[in-house]
Amino acid sequence: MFITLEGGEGAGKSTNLEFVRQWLQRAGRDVVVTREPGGTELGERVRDILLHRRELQISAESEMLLMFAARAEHIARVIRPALAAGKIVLCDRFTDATYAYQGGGRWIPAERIAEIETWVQGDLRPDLTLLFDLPVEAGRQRAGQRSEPDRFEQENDDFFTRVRATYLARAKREPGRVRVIDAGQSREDVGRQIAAVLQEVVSGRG
Ligand code: Z5A
Repeated sequence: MFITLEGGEGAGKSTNLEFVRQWLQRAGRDVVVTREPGGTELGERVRDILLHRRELQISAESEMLLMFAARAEHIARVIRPALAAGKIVLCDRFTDATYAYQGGGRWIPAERIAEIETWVQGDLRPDLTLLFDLPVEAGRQRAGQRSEPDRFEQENDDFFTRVRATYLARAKREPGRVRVIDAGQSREDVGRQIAAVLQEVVSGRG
């Protein structure tokens, strides 16, 4: 199974990644935890460029293509081999983030993203996506407790409002795959929501 975690900034993906990993391991599953952009040496270097090299000018198109370049490597070296070995791949962000950030946020047409998605991924799509949903303001407050903002965190609220709307639209179109978690609840309640989805989807598959 291929499981991804998505959401706007500060929504709690990193916090809950560990919860999901532990839940799956307790259920006896072999889990590979990874992230995007990243997951390979090339991917981590691309991540550094995209998130931290604020002195570089990067167009929306270049940003999207770099995301997919990192993804191609990640799929070939990490994701497909792990899935082929019968492991569960748990990935912090994947292509839904490209639709949300480069599509919704930076206005790249979804059809263009879909063309490259098909080229790079073939038929690989997540089996389950946990979408951590939180109002933009609340996410900013949570994320704001951290140090220096990265290239994305510098964007304004309109950008993040479009990102959130794109994620929610994708969840509406694919309700079986994309499960919305109300990330505004307490950590315990968020954990309960996640456990209920995992119980249904993962245990349901045997
Ligand atoms: N990106 C892209 O544009 N296109 C793509 O295709 C891909 C990615 C794959 C990667 O950043 C950036 O790349 C991302 C999109 C872009 N940019 N943004 N923004 P990332 O995913 O590594 O980092 P992030 O999105 O900035 O994640 P984050 O801000 O670290 O958020 P998070 O992981 O969802 O949140 P957290 O760190 O778990 O929690 C934030 C704080 O809230 C923390 O202090 C927690 O202790 C606290 N927290 C968590 N849950 C709760 C609850 N329930 N109550 C109260 N407080 C809580």
